[in-house]
Amino acid sequence: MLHSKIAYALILGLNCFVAGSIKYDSQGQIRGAAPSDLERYVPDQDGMFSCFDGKKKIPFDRVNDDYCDCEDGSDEPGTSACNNGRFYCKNVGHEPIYIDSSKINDGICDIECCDGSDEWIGLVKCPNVCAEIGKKTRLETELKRKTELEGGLAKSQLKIKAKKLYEELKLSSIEKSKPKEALNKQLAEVEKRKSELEKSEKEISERKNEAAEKEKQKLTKDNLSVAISLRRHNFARNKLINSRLQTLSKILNDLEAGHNKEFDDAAVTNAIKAFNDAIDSNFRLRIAVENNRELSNEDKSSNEELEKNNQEREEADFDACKLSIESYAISIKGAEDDLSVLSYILENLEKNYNRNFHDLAVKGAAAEFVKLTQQWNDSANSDMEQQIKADKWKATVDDVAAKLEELSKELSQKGVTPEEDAILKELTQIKDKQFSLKNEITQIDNAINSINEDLGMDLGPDNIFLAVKGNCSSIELPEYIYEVCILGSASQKVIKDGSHLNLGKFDYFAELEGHNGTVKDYNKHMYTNGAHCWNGPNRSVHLIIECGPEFVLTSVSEPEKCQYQIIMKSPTACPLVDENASNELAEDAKEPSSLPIEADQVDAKGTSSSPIEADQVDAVKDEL
Ligand code: MAN
Repeated sequence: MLHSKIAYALILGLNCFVAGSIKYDSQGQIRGAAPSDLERYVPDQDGMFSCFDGKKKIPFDRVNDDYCDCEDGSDEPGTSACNNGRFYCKNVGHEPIYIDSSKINDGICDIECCDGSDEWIGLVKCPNVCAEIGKKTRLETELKRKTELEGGLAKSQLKIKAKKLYEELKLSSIEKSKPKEALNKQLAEVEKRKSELEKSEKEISERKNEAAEKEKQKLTKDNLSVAISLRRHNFARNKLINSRLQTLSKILNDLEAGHNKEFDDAAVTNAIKAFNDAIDSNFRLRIAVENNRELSNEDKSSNEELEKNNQEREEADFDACKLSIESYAISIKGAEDDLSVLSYILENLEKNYNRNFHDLAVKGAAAEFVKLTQQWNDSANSDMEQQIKADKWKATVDDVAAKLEELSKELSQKGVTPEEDAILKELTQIKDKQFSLKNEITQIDNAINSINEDLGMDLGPDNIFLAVKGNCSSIELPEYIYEVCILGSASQKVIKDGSHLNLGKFDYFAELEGHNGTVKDYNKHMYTNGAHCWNGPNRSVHLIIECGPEFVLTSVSEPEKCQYQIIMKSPTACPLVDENASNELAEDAKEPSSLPIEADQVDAKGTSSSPIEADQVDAVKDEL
């Protein structure tokens, strides 16, 4: 400031009232005054200057004398004397601008004052860069104008498309629901018929069951007594054979424990070995041997109780009785086989044991066996008679069982009359019909619901987003490929392994800043609830949409971990244009543009097809 005061003093002293002085600029105009104000910087007939606020008149020579006289600072447009003064930079070749008078001669080249006229005292040499800046600015303005024009036109098309789609959707929702009435009516009829048929089906099945039941009851009733006799026979026979088996195994057990090993009688050793081998290879025999122990009275009575219950249950029903007959028959067969094995062992022993050894255990065993064999032979005749009876009973029981089976087969196959068969077939068809009608109705409902969902959601001004809903754009960066679908979902593809990460689904439009949450910002789409980020939140995207003639993603950043900001150029963010816009564009196309390169020559990645001018355009695009 001291320097500038000295410099002012010098200029005042040497060049007062001369062009290029403090008062006047090099063109002889009042320094720092706007052209529109120049007429006010002329002395009146009394040689006075009127402050712009009209509050004061001062001698004209006090204009730009580096002393502030007017309250509004209007007497010092070219100096920094007034703290509220403004200096007018002409900026020829660019846009004129007022700067704060404090910036005059402050030794700094202010870029706003691109002609350098504010530094008129010469403390610094400020080159006039207005031509260059002006050109760049015009380029920017022109590019912006063209972008907005093209984008605006594209937006108009989208607006028309959205309107058409919206109407089509509304219509299609109505159209789609039209057949529903008829279908529902049809369904009601089908369901009515179905319930009638189901009633008939129930009657048929009851009749069938009744017939079958009657036949079955008759057969089983008439033959239950035979089955019971056979069951009792088998029960008794099983008990008998098992008790014989137990007796023989006890003899052999006692022999093993009681014989005199010193004698080393081969017949005895063989018998014991054969007995043990038989036990080892025959589980049932082992059980029979283990059961040799004397049962307590308590055990006996509980066994009896069990048998009584089984008998009662099994003898009440032909089928149960038959099952029991068969299971006893299996048990008898097994026990008889085992009995003949033990009999054979004892028979050999009895024949071959060395009678000179006088081993009481051996002798006892042989004698006991002989005695038992005798007893069993004695009862063989009556056993045989019983067996003949049992065989007859068995033939009857088998015959009845076969008849019952035949009967149920017959009933299930051809137990229905042709009329009944027709009813059952119709019922099958009607069930199919009901299924397909319900299916058809559900499909219509789903389609209508999805249309209504679209129609019901906020689709932006003029429902513009309906025209682009589901449109997807992607951008490839060194590590990832990002894809965003309008009102859909966003994803991140990891290039090195091809895996995909869900970055979220469209959730809502952000609020327009400064409106207390009352206005939506349709150029800020929020995608939320993407894949969870390790040690962080679920991934989410702020999609910022800027005006552009086409849908392209231009940049992606991750300002916070797993929270992405994606910039998209899209016509939806452009201002709407009027009908003259297309003429304007057509004119632009005719006249060689002042632009060195057309905006649409710049592709999505920001590279240009014209290498010469690319830098220039890139620089402009960067700033836009
Ligand atoms: C992945 C990507 C990145 C993210 C990390 C966080 O590598 O989704 O964008 O920053 O996970 O762990």
